[in-house]
Amino acid sequence: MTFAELHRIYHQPFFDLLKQARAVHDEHWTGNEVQLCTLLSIKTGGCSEDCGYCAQSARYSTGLQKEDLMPKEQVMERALAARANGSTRFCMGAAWKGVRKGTQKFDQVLDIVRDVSKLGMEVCVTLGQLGAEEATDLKEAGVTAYNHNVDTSPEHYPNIVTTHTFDDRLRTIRHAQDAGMSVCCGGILGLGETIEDRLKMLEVISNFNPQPESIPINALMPIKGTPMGDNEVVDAFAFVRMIAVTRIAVPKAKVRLSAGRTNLSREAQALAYFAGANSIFYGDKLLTAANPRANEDMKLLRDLGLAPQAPNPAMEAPGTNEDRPLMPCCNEDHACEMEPAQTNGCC
Ligand code: SAM
Ligand code: DTB
Ligand code: SF4
Repeated sequence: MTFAELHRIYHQPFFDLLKQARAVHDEHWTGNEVQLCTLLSIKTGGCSEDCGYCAQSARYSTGLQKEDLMPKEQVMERALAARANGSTRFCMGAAWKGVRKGTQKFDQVLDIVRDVSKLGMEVCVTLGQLGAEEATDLKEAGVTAYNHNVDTSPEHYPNIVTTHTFDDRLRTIRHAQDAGMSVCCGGILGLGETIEDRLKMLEVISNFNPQPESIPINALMPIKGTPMGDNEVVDAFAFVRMIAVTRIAVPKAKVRLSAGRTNLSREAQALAYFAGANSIFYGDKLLTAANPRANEDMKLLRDLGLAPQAPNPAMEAPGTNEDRPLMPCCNEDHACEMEPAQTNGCC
């Protein structure tokens, strides 16, 4: 879509925009389903890059404890727990500028991916910059989607990051696509950008070929010690408008409510679901920052009549045939409205 089209769509009266987004959503998605994704930071902090919003940059004193690459056994424990809780996607993030073939750390990541990919969930990684060879290796190891956000408009990007460029981000995305991985690409609202910057970002993303498989929309979680630590929290209506325009611009992508949901009311999240959001990061922690509690998310989905996306058995890698719950446990002490067969037996 062009910037002019996005601009016209965005600036409609709020309810007209929501109606249009809902119509697009209903045309492309059935089942009132929301995908649950679990995030895990497999290498935390100490990053060489200077992204002005990030708790993990070594340039800022954010109080974050740096951690080495997590051993595979620990990652597997977390991946199994994620699957048992109903996640159909497991996303592993590393605070690196990028990865290079032939290094020990990259070999270790490939080894982790090979095992996680046997669990029947979508496997997403976000490791920073990739070349063509690294992308091919990740695809062969079993990665289904590579997350690499453009984060903001090309014009605003240099105000946020100086250690790599917007074009560097696009090159990595191209490599991931050429290797046959799906691309998960979105951005952050609240970096001091204008509405026009947000729409220019979406113009870039919606013109990817192929379009991204999923689009995470993050609202800045201001981190003390970073240059953006005192930024204002994003306005809920502006957030929902952005979800709606994203749904309209990329109808087939999963639109993922990502960082910043702890600052959004239940009602604002409900509007975001109505506007076309159909995926969330699920679990009490994002990479380093807080996320709504799992039982609160489950309650909200239930209150809205939404269901967690059922695991897709076709995703099962050959040879694995383990029983797993169809639906997550709601972890709540109450009369559950789910059918027993839809839970893992907790209710
Ligand atoms: N190092 C990799 C990279 O830069 O692509 C992967 C990790 S990075 C933490 C992944 C994404 O998380 C960023 O592109 C950004 O969109 C989001 N993010 C990071 N810190 C955030 C914050 N404080 N608030 C909201 N979103 C944030
Ligand atoms: C994305 O767009 N958001 C996720 C995921 N991709 C890797 C990360 C959010 C990070 C929020 C800040 C933190 O936890 O440090
Ligand atoms: Fe490093 Fe990614 Fe954080 Fe930038 S966003 S500082 S590249 S971990």
